Amino acid sequence: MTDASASDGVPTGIVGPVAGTVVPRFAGSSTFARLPRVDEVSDYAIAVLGAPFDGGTSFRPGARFGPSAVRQASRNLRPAYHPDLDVSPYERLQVVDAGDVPCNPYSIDEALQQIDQHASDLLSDRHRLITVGGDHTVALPLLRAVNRVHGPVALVHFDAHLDTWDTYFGASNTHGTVFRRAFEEGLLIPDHSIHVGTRGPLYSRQDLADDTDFGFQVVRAGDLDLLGIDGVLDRIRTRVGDAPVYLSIDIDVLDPAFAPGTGTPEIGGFTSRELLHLLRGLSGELLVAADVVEVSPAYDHAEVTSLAAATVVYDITSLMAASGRASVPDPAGAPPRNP
Ligand SMILES: [Mn+2]
Repeated sequence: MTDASASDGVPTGIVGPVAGTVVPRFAGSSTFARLPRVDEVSDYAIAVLGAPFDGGTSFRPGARFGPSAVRQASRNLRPAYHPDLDVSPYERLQVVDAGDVPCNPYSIDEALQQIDQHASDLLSDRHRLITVGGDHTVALPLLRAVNRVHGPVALVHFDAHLDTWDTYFGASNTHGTVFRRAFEEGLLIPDHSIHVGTRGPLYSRQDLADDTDFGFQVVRAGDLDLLGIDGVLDRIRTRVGDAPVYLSIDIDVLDPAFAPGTGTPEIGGFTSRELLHLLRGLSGELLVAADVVEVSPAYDHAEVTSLAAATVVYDITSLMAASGRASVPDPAGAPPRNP
């Protein structure tokens, strides 16, 4: 389906999800939210990309099946209108599904290069990217690609874990070490990044000291009970300031009751409602790219985890579309395709 026409590279007609009157949403196109594929439109503002790589996991594997499970669960969405953000994201911005990165499952280094290259091909100062993992290792090449366009960014990181450890069994690129590597490579603006939702025991007290030395602030999961949603959002906004934001969401930030299908579950996490409240409170931040990672469908039940991840991806596209600080062209005058 190709009906977007181009003028100077700017879309004049936005192609939305395949209309439900043609095929019911449990069937038909298997793209995210049944959006057009990247090759079916002349230009786009946001690309949803799959990174089916789980060679960096330290406990349960299986996140390589995350992108396909999240796309399948996204059929359940009614994406036309987001009442909480008062936006019709797929009418306001051209959003596409860019397929999956062909990741080498036998080489972490090659897979990271492939993700970096693929993300670089899709990203620019007016093309944003939301990547569905895959394990959290994929965030490192994504941050490298984002840096080439935007320079260092503020990281807003929702996760049960810090992911700032050094090595596992001698491996420096794993799903638990990505943000130490990002700090070492200068990919983050000093003292503007924050972990939200961490919990559970650590290897050592030193883990927290190292994390602080790397310039991160921490809002632990239990802090939500003391600070409330608004208090946590104040912490995040104060930390980020006016910086461009890379949003990284490990689905294990949710309690295993809400996200059992993940690689390293920890009890005492957020409810899915709390996560959605926190995300929607980021409206107005300049989100230049995002990832949603660590959905491992083999450990899921009744698509609970993949539906949570699909909804989070939808909410991120809605945040980007609703933001008054968009750095991409705003074709708001384009006629709605699926009213
Ligand atoms: Mn993680």
